[in-house]
Amino acid sequence: MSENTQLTAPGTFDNMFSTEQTEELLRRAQPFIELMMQYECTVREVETKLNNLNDEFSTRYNYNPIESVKTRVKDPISIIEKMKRKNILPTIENIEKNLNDIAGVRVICSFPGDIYALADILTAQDDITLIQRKDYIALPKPNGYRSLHLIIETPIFLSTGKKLMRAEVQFRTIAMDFWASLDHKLKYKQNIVNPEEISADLRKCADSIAELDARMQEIHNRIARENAEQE
Ligand code: 0O2
Repeated sequence: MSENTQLTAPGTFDNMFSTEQTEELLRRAQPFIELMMQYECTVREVETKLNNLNDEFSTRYNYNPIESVKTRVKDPISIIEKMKRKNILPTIENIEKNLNDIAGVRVICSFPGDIYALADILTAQDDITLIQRKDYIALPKPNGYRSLHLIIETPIFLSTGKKLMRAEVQFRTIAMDFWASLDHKLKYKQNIVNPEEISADLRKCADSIAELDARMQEIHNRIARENAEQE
């Protein structure tokens, strides 16, 4: 690091904390660091399961139901903020018990039908327990948000043994994801001149997207039927 980019003057950190204080800080942070590592393992496990299914579909049916899989582990600040909102002390035990979405997996599918088929196949795996299912496609949120949310429990294997971990898996089509990205961006925009008008516009876009998804599904089904008849 060059002198210009160094955040603190040389030696400042050493002056701020004694070796004992630094060791104490790291000792206290260690359980949280380990928990975050376990959530990283969890998203990798679930991502692998989904990629395996996509590979199988590709080989067996020459068809990929998954466009992409995105994963993230909730960052520490968002975890603390969510615990604060829920009015719960952010201890390791409380975080594990009360937050189901620290490990997050988003599955972007081509068609709405793929969402339900994949969700059923995934939750039928014998090392997955379905904890909660929220179908915001059948029953969209008032703002127009659509996605299928599953909270699942699945094991990770550590040197100390098996540990059951929770993860949130969100299934959406490409079009639903496009809508949710814009909606998410607007949530963090300050000083919007006419928020009601924008919300109403977004609501209309959500309905157009649902109609488009249904038409694309119908075309896809027609092509599949014609292919099956020709075989
Ligand atoms: P991030 O950064 O995406 O993780 P709970 O988690 O159960 O306490 P809630 O609201 O009941 O809270 O959960 P729900 O409804 O299952 O939604 C949680 C996640 O879904 C959100 O996570 C978003 O990712 C997504 N989501 C839900 N509603 C909307 C919406 O209206 N617009 C968009 N763009 N996304 C939505 P986080 O933690 O809010 O954010």
